Amino acid sequence: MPFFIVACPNRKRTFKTIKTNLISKEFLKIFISCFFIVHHFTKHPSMTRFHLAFTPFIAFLVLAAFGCQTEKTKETSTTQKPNIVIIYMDDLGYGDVSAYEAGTLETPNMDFLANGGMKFTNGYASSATCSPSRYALMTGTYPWRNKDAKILPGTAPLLIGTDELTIPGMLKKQGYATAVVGKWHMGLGDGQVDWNEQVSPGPNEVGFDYSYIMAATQDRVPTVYLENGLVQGLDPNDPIEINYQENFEGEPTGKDNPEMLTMKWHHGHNSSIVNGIPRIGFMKGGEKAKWVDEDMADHFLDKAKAYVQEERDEPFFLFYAMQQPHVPRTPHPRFEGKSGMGPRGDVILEADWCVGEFMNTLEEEGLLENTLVIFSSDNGPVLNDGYYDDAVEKLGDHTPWGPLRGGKYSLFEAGTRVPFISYWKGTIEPGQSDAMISQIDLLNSLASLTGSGEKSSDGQDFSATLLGKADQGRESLVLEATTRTAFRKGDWVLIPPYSGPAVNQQVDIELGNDKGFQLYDLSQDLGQQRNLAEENPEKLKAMVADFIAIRGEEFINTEALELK
Ligand SMILES: [Ca+2]
Repeated sequence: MPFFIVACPNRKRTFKTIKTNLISKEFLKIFISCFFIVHHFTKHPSMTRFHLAFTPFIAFLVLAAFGCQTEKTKETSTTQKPNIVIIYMDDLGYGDVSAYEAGTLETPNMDFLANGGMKFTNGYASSATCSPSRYALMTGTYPWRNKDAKILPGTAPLLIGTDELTIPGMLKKQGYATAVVGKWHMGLGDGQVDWNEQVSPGPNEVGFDYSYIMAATQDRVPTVYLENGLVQGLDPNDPIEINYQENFEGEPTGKDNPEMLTMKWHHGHNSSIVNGIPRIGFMKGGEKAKWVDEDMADHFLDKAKAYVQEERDEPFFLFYAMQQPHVPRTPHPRFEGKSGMGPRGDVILEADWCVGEFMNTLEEEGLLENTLVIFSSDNGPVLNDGYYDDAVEKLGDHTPWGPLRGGKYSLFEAGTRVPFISYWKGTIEPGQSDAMISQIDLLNSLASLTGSGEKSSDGQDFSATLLGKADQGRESLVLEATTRTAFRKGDWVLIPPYSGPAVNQQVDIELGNDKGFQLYDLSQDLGQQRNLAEENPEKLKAMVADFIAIRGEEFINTEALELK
C-alpha cells in the first residue's frame, strides 16, 4: 500500500480512493481482469517463472495506475463543481476596501482578492440594510417582494420560506455540502421561539447542512451562538428569556444603569446590558452561553476554517458572514488602536486579517485553485450607528463611501453599491469589470456554474461575467432602502419622491428623500450632485415607466425609518 501512496500525486486523496476501491466490487472485477490479461501475455513456457512470480504483482501495478486514473477523473469532476465561498461583510462601504479607494485604511487581504480576481465597480447589494439584502442574496429575489424583509428584531420568524429556492438548497441538490458561519439576521423559528429548545425552522431548514450563527446582529439579543439550532454552552438551570417589548423585572438596562456600561449608547441600544454593552432588546438568563464580543471574529474564523478542513474532499458551499464593521465594534485586543481610526477602523483591519487567514486555510488544504470566492457586503457604510465609538471623531481622511453619496439606509449609491469581488486562482484572470451586477444574480449565476437548471425570476445568470469571461451586466436594477425603492437603468438613476427627512440626523446620512423626482446620470455625475429630472423630462418619463413596469405602482407604499 505505501508504494501506491507514493506513486500517485495528491497522497491523501489517493489513499482514500484506493481504500474505497479495496472494498468495492469494482476493484475485484478490475483486479481479476488485470490478472487474466497479464496471465495471457506471460503464459509462454519461457515466461513461466516470471509468470508465476509476477502476474499478481503486475496486475496490481496496472490497478494502481487505474487507481490514479480514477483519482484524476474524480478530481476533474470536482474541478467542474468548484467549492463556493461567499465572504459577506456587514456594513462595509465601497471605499472601505483600499483596492477600491486607496486612502488611509489599508486592507491588504481584501485587496489580494480584488487585485487577484475580478473587481466589480458596479456591484450592488439588493438593499441598504441587513436583513433585506441577506434575504435577496439567499433567494435571488428582490426584497421588496417579501413584505417581511425589513430590519428584523432578534425574535422575528424565519424570513425565508422553507419551500423557497435558495443558494444552499440549490447547491445541495447539486451534491454540495452547505454551511453558514456567522451573522444570520434572517429570522428564526415561527415567531414563538423557546431559546432553550432546538430553534427551528432556521438555516438548516432552508438548505444549510450545517449552521453556526448569531441569530440577529451583534447589537441585538440573544447574545449567544447557535449551532444547528441549539444555543451553545447553555446551562439548563439558567434558561434564556427574550423580549423585545418589555424588560424582565429587576434586570438592568443601558438606559437606567449607565454606571454598568463600558460602551455608551448614542441612540437606541439602551435595553439589556451584556458584557458592559447595552443592546437592542431584553434578555434574561443564559449567562454561560453569552458570547465574548472581542472573541467573535476569531470564533467565527475558527468555525469557518474547521468547516473547510472537514469538507475538503467534497464540493462545499460556505456562507461566511462576518459581523464587522457593524456595531458594536469590539476588536480583539490584537487590533485595538491599530487603525488610528477608533474601533470601526480596527474591526475592518481585524476582518481583513480574517479574510487572509481564511484564504491561507484554503491554500493549505490545496483548495485555492478549486474554489470560487465571492466577497461583498450587505449594505453601505455608517459611522455613528448607535454607540459613541469615535467612528466620526477619528475618521480623518478616510472615505468609507468612496466617491458615492449617502451610506447605509440611503437610496443614494453608497447605500447599495458595495465592494463586489470574484476570486478563483488560476481560473479568473485578474481584472476590473464595470458591468452592473447585483447579489440577487448570484443564485442564477452559481446555478449555471454548477449545472443546476434552477433559477429565480429576479436574478440573472452572470456566471461568465463573474469568471471574467464576459463583460455583460444588468440593463437595470431596482434598489431598496427601508421599503423605499429606486431604479438604475444604464448609467441613469431614478429616485421617486418620498416623504421623510432628507437626512437622518442620528446617523447623519442622506436618505435620498425628496418631494420631487430625482434623476442622475452616473456617467457624468457619480456623486449624484446634479438632479436632471426637470431639465430632462423625456428621460424622466421613460425611467418612471420602466421602473413601474418592474416595481408596480405600490412603490409609493413605504414606512418611515425607525432606528432602535
Ligand atoms: Ca448590514
